[in-house]
Amino acid sequence: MVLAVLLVVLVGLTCVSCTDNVGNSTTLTQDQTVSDVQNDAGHRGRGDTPDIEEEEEPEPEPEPVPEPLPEPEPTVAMSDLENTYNYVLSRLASMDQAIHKLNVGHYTLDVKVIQLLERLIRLENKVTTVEESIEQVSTYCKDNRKEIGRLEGCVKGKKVGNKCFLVYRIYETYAGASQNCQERGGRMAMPRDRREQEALADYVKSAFHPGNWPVWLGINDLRSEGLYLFEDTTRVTYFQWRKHFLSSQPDGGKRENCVAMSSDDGDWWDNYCDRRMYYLCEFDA
Ligand SMILES: [Ca+2]
Repeated sequence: MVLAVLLVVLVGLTCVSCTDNVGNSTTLTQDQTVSDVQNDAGHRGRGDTPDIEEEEEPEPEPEPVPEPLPEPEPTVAMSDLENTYNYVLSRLASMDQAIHKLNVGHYTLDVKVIQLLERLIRLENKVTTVEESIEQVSTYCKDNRKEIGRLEGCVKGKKVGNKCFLVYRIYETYAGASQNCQERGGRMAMPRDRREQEALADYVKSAFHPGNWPVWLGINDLRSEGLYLFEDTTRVTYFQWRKHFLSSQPDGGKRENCVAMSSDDGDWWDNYCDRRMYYLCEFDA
């Protein structure tokens, strides 16, 4: 026991000595450093550059170049872009609606056009039916008019044999008179022999007495000068030309190619065909 106490005491003393040595050593080292610096400064003159350049400094590593941060877009530009985008969207939406309306309108128009075409087809059919009816009525009217003309000719006119003559107090050219006689169901008067000529002359004379009027007969030499034909193109075989020492007929040559009868004596005269005068029609009795 005593021995152990002694050992502990020895160790503690030893440790205290060590600590003192260490502190002395540290102090000495510090003192030496200061002394060295002072000595070194004593060797160098005032103002001498410290011999720092002689020490090789490590080359500085190149600092990494920081990547440039993206510059933030101006807030105002972003707002304008967004407004433009929204405006374009709204315009596209409006255009889409307009196109939809146009499609609807186009479809409605197509339907109406189809309905209109159907109505037009029905109307055309009705018009065709009406036209056919009108044509039938017109045919009936013509037939009736011819029948009325025939009856009128025989009632109001002069019956000679199997035909009736009727004078019309309407001024017409030769062609106009021929057309009117046909529309009335007859033809221009064609006295084919002496009997018909004398009967017709008496009738015309009585119709215009006491006046003297020329009236168209259905005789002309339009096809060939001097070749007188009736309206039905048959040749005239009996003539009643006026024969007088002052004026013998026919005397018009190629200028006067249509024949008229004088109401006072029944003689024939050639005349200009476009001259307007009264005319005679004949009908079947
Ligand atoms: Ca003639």
